Amino acid sequence: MGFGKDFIWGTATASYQIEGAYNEDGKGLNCWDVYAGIGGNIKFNETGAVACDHYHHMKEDVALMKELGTKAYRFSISWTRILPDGTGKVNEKGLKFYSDLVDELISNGIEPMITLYHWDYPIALHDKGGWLNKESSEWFLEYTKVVVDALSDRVSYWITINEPQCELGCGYQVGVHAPFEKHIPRDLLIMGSNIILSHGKAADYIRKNAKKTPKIGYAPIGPCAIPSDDTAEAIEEARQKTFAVNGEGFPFSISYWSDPIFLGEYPKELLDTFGDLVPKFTDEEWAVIKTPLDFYGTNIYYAQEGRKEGEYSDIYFQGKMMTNIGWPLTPEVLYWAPKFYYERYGKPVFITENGMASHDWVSLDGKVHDTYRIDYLNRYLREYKRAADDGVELLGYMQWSLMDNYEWSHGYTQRFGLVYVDYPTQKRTIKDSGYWYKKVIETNGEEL
Ligand code: GCO
Repeated sequence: MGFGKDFIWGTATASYQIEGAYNEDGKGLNCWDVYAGIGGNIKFNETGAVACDHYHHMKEDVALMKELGTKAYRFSISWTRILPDGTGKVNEKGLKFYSDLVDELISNGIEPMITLYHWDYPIALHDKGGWLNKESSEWFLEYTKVVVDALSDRVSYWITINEPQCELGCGYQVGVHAPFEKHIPRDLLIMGSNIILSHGKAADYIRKNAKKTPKIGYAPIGPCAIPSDDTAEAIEEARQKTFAVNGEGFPFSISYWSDPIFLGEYPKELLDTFGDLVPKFTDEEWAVIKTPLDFYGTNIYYAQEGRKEGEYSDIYFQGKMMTNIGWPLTPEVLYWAPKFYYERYGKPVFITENGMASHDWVSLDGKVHDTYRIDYLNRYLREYKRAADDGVELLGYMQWSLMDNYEWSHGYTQRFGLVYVDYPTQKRTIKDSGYWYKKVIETNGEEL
């Protein structure tokens, strides 16, 4: 059976990780602009101030996508490029950049897929309390309106929020992402409910107002577990671990973020743990939160076992296959997670990110021989295809990432791209994996 004939092959990026031009053409500052370079939180205190300078290399980068034969491109919009203060005055130059990008994609036969929010929160709104502020979902709606009104005549695919787990968990619980804060569960539950409501208001607005019939999703990540063997008990145990709330670890869970949206309720385990600390939504709020989505978008890199990284386990024992960033190779996760999500949430699955960091460089022959990435993608895509063979509806696969970029707290030390970026010169070189991916796309994955 394999992948369907309309299966969407693409690549993904995010605004702060590639754009640079952090203060050009009227762009306002976001939390990463302000906090990344100070405080020693980021490897070598590096920032995305220049990154891949995509803001000035946009056409060249779209040409690379075309060369790779990709059919779609998932990118995120920098909120403060559009609304420098988060709300209020619109920056037309910022809007034009994305409008031009959309036109450039379409004229090269590449479907644009917009992520509204990939972690670059406006500093002006952060100073008003950010996600803790009751108004925050209205701010998000205001921003969504500007983008949707300007681009939905040409864009069909919309993703509201990328990895709410990392937004809340990394940014406000463990403090490893900007703004590097550590809050108690009460506050985290308030922020989380405002994020969920922001998603809902955005999805509702897109559904009712987009000019082209929209396909709307969301891109959570989460602790996908894989069964230790193929017995029914092991499969059930993996399913339960995958959807467990895990007490105070709730910001990193799947069900906390997905059950309200796809099932219309908070997970029971969350309510049992936190009782009245969980903010209540009104009926009107539940109605927008439950806005039906078209797919279950998700970023998947590796399976977890609910144990800490580095601890002994089947997945993390010393010497196990690992990528440069220290994540284990667990290709079966691309079989099991889509299957579990499909069963629980009943939506077609769209892998909105998957890929690996490796230690690439340009060889003496001028090429980048990243055989490890080819092997990684081959292993993962075979498993994803197995899910299709087993009847899981799959819409597409967005490889992370089009090009090497700023990897958050790791600065520039991790290269995830199909295209190598020499940062000092901004020269791009398609890696061997890029040419390999091109063949996979041409054959719709038949030869995997
Ligand atoms: C993520 C991200 C990307 C990362 C990628 C590799 O959502 O974590 O969406 O921004 O760069 O996942 O870590």
